[in-house]
Amino acid sequence: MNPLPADLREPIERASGTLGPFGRRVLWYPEIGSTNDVASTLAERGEPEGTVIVADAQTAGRGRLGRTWASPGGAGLYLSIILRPDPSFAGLVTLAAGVAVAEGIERATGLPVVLKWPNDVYVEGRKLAGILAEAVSSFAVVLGIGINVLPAAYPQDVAARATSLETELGRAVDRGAVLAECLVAFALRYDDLRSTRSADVVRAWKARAAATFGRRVAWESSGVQLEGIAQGVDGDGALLVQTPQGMLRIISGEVRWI
Ligand code: BT5
Repeated sequence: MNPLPADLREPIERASGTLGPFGRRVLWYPEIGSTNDVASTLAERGEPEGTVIVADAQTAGRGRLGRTWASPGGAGLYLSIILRPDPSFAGLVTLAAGVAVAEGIERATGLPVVLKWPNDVYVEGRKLAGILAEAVSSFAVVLGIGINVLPAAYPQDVAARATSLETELGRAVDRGAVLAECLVAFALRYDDLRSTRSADVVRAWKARAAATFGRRVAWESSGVQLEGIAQGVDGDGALLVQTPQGMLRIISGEVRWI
């Protein structure tokens, strides 16, 4: 097994009292296809909730719907967390992770960030981080998180829309502190979900996504193009969109913010 580099190990060790199950086993890969794939395989083999897989580089980092996540070596945090959520709150894991990533980034660096349904972390119109929750089976969810830390040579289409912590802050950022604070924040938010405080998570998510409400979104449903104005999210994390046909709930899938 590869030892965790000191800049990640030390902040995680310091935070261990507040990490719940999430700092017990942290597996490190200098380079891997996708941390979500490693986590899925481990989850299928019975790995307990809380194990975290972190990579320095991914050669096949994934976004949603077959998209790629650019994961150049040493430029970002690429991690996956194995969860075994109760079905009653599994659908809120992505929102809880968004809140936690925003809180962790702010605590570690002071940079304010904005959330955009369902899984994006933005700073002034540029994407800083993304979240990919994948159900492995009825008993496990793999929560993938990618956070850009350093400016990197991203592919052209990504470069035009992406940003990094160091780009925004104009100074060096301690990636270990960001990782540890995000895990601490996630431990608290996941505990909210487990302890029937989902409403707190949704409220925190809405406060951070307020800038995106009132904006126009478009999506496709059964081959038909629909459009409306995003109004907020409901208690299950579904996006509420005002359309000429009335208020619609979007549970998953792709919306385009226009
Ligand atoms: C996401 O997908 O935003 C989810 C990203 C999750 C990445 C993590 S890294 C650890 C774990 N292991 C994995 O394999 N994945 C997870 P989506 O909403 O589909 O956004 C993908 C889109 O974001 C791409 O089509 C690009 O336009 C853009 N993109 C790709 N790489 C980016 C980057 N590094 N920074 C900002 N935008 C990026």
